[in-house]
Amino acid sequence: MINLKVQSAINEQIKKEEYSSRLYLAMAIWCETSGYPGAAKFLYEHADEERMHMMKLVHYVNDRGGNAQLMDIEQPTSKFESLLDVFEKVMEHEKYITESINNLYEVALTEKDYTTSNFLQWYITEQLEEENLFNTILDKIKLVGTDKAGMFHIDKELDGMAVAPAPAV
Ligand code: OFO
Repeated sequence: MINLKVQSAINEQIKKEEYSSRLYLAMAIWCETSGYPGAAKFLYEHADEERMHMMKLVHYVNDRGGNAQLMDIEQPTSKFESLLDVFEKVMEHEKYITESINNLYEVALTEKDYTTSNFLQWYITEQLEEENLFNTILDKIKLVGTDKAGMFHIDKELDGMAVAPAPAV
């Protein structure tokens, strides 16, 4: 049976991953309706990936004999200034998620739940990869500034970077 403090901390993380998915969905919609089809494809798939992050936690809690719980999630913003604004907000959000995963890991360690801390290693690595990926994208967007041809090229690149997420295990 999973430790109740750990379960409640994971349930909070489930909420955050669900919010991430919804936030990236809102961003994808903005991109699709603002002339960035490649960025939209990338963010739609990233929204699916966040759902996979959520589902992995849901299955983990239930498989450990616990009870995954859904919570109310707030409405993400749907207004963005530019593609740069979108990806700055993605980066800001991912940093918040990294901190949250680190805090969750700390709870598991404090409660001596080594199975959960082991399970969370996947999320720690994932956050590192995501922060690196978004940093690279942000650098490219900053480099082209307001150059329309450069933006067109970045959008094409984002189209090629979109990868369908692996199914949740
Ligand atoms: Fe973007 O990694 Fe989950 O939230």
